[in-house]
Amino acid sequence: MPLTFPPRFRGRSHDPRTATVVGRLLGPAILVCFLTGVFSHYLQEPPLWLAGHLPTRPISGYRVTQGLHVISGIAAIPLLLVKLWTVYPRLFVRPPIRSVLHALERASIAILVAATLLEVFMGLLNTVQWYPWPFSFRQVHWSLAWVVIGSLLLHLAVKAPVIAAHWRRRAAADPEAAADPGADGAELAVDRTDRRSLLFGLAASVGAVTLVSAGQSVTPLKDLALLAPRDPDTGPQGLPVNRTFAAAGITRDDLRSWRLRVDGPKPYELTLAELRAMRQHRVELPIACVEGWSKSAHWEGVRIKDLLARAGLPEGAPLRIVSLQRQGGYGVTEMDRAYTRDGLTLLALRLNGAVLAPDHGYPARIIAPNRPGVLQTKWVTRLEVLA
Ligand SMILES: Nc1nc2c(c(=O)[nH]1)N[C@H]1C(S)=C(S)[C@@H](COP(=O)(O)O)O[C@H]1N2
Ligand SMILES: [Mo]
Repeated sequence: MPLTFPPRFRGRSHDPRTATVVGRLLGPAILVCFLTGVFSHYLQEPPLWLAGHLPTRPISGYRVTQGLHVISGIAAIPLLLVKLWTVYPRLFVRPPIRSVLHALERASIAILVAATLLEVFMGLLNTVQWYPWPFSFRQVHWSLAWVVIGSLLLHLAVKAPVIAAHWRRRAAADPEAAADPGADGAELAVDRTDRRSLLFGLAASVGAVTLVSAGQSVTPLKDLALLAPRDPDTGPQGLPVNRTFAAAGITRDDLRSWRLRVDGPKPYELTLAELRAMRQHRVELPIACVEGWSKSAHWEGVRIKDLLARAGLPEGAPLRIVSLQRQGGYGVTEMDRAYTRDGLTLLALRLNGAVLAPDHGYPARIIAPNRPGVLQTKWVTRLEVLA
């Protein structure tokens, strides 16, 4: 093809039908990613109307939703790139702007594309714990999600007629062929192949990226998880570690002089030996990291509700959990009353049959059902009641 400007595109991989076919895969991926992301955000930062009502069942709910969040987000990347490939000739339409409405439509698409690209790549970098930006990942990821969903809905509304025309696999009389000047039979056959190979390549790459990353949360696939940043089996006591005690700025002296302090009408302090002398409970609960890896484990320790009762607190008091950590985020977290009154929520002292390793939060850490990994606070030293 001779080089012309603006370029001319005749392949069917650039036609509205292809864009629709790719879009109806990309749309659900974005929707799943969005809904699971909203769930994750609300578990981490409950709005007032949810206080006291955060779901603690199913115990592995967050493992599933956050696994889906990362899987759908990763699958969206090849879908998005192919979608952009199918529609990029639209960049060269002449005249570039036909009316105010047309200008607004194009602006909304520019926002949709920019926000979605930024959103999925930010998410991808987060799964490998790389934060090459000065702002809060979660705030920006959360705000951008609404920009993506808002501009996507607008885009779907604007494109509704095109989507409707191309939704069914076989339109009775292929309207695009009729509308395509100069499309003779032979060219059509060639063009059909180019769309087919595009979609085949797309399916293969979505399948491949999903297979090699899903294993970090879907245990039966773990041997395939070549691209997953975490191997759920690697780490002390068979569990990965995100922040080590050294990275949290904790010293051996801190651990040696450790006490647990619980505030309340009858505040008290306990040594590790005293804590071990209290009634111990065993639970099997996963650590489900926001970055997508998850792993179930056996935990043993004292129920949070027992610790609160001993301080004269009513069942289900919301807590601030303070750790020994000196640097970095998540040294102090909050716990909704739905978790503090739950019999499965422990201040764990043991993991998989042994005393907690220092990197897993020795001497004591939080483990609670259906709770994001970031909030399963390690090296806990103090429980304070929230006003
Ligand atoms: N004090 C403290 N607790 C913490 C963290 C932290 O940085 N500081 N990281 C959290 C995160 S992000 C996860 S996924 C889990 C991981 O627990 P593990 O290292 O025992 O597997 O611990 C959580 N507890
Ligand atoms: Mo995490």
